[in-house]
Amino acid sequence: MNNEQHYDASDIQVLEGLEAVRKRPGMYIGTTDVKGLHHLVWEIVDNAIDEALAGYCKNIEIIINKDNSITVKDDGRGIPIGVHAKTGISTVETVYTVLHAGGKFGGGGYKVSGGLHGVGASVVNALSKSVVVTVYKDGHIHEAKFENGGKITQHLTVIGDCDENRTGTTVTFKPDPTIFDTDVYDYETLMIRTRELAFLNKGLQLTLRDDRDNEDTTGETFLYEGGISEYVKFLNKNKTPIQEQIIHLEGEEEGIVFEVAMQYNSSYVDNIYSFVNNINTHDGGTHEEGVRRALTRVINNYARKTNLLKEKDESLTGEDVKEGLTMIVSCKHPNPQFEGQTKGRLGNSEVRKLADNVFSEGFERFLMENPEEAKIIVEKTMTAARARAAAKKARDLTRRKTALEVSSLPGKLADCRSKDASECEIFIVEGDSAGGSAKSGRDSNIQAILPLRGKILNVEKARLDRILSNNEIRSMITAFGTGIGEEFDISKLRYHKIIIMTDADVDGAHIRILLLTFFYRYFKPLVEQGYIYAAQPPLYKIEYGKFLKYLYSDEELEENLNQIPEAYKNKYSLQRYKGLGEMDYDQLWETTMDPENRTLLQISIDDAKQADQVLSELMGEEVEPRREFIEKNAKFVENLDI
Ligand code: 0RA
Repeated sequence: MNNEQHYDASDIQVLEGLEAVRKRPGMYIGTTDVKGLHHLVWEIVDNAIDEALAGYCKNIEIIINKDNSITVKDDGRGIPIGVHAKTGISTVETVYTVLHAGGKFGGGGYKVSGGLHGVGASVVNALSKSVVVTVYKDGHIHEAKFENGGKITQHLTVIGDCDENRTGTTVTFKPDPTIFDTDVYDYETLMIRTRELAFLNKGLQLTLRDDRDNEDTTGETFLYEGGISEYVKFLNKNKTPIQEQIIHLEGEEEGIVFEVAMQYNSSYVDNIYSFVNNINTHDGGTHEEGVRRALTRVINNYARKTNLLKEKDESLTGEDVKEGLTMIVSCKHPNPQFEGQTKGRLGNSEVRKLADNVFSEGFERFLMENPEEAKIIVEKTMTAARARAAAKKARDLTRRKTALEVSSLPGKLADCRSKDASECEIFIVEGDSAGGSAKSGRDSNIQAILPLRGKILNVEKARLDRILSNNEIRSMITAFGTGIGEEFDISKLRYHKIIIMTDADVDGAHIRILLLTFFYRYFKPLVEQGYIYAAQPPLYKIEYGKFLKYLYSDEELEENLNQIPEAYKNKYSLQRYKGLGEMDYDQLWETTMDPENRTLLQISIDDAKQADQVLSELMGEEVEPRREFIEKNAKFVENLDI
């Protein structure tokens, strides 16, 4: 094979394409923060998953290497090594250098993974310092290499022999540090998604291994023969299921595969997650609508027919039938249409009918064949209906109060003077002493302070009526101004930045998780539209001579300790802040609240969802593992807004 470098017209076009990706990476992978960094992994893994969905790949291994490069190995057929008809270069090189070539090169078997960005391997190459692709095929090991944003340094070459039966593709890439804000991969983030992919693709084995600290580990392996049923079982692990079985239904029509698994538990919250081509559709869409519609209809019909629901009784609503429901909806579609602002909604109308048919037929049969479980389910939904009526009463009561008393804002709220919500901020502060500092330090024109005193209720453990009787939660609701539940009205929001300000310790992280879960469950639009933030108080203050600096991470601390001039070694002061309360009001202002200086973390819906899942995983755990888990999962670090 020719290993020489010579460029022709098509090479130049290719480089221009990759250059465009480097100029505007956001257009291709969303962001260049830690999220974008992780996105690269999924682009490569998606290709391997496609090969698995085509029926040729059983194992995928993801390795975080010592230098924070990533290796993805699969045992599929191997990327074709022949010359590509359109480009005249090898298919391997085509896939890695031509934008959007990914989906077209194969022929046969549709590509179902990817989607939201689904931009392909060439984008990863464009944003990498180096990429090595190895293909095992026909008894040979073929290799191609790229550097500095996709420039070929070694054309596809046979570098050795392998067992004739061995096939597969191995890709190692190192993200370009000049493009990304950070080059450090987070194991937990990769693990959660790897596990999710294993649940969503039954029978496919995924392994994740971290070689950074220790190269001798075998990693974690995820393989679920039961697929989404096992996902439901996992989500209900720390809950009390009220039915023995997990209902798993599946159907296919014209290449569209639809699948749903569900089980009720005794809690008051629902965990309904839907996916299209392995991508979480946050805002639902036709697949979810079809199931929800069918669920409500089938339960009502069954309850009437069996006389559990009497003639005089009102019908059960969609809200009632989802209480305590854990459900995974997964659709594999050759041509999905994603809609909405964040493209988190499936739009294909034909899926609604397929979902409705598959679910109603299967679920109806289940209820008929399992009358005991059916009765338990119907009774649970009827209790939910009664609680809903009680909650409405409680809500009416708070509403009347607001209408009557003009100054019904909570007493402990130190409000801001401005009435222009777009410039107003509210800090939700942990504890009275920090609340005091925050009140003294703030810009009272645009910054309001709401100190939280008592415990924040775990909203997973209570229905809306009880939640509304919690003082801390009531204060927040009235301060926000939007109302809650059916009467939620985002146009009444009084602050366009809701900022959680908690201590940088485990208790602070716990409170943050509780708050995020509350927002995720009851103020989802506030999260989705980017109104929720977390403040970033400093962890340390270092001082010597005229030098003074606040430090926000342990990495920053290490860096700054290394930079202390000889003359000051021994003679510097280092203060560690355990809580916000340890800071003077002017320090708090300067480091954490001043819009000119501070760093805020904007909370994404994924962060909130993760908080919710963490909390639910922790239910029923002992205190010590709970603390550890919270500590590990406390960093919901997202888009930086400085
Ligand atoms: C198209 C056709 C063939 C294999 C693949 C794509 C393929 C692509 C990737 C990307 C990562 N891993 C992959 N594994 C397979 C079949 C080629 C043949 O039969 O010769």
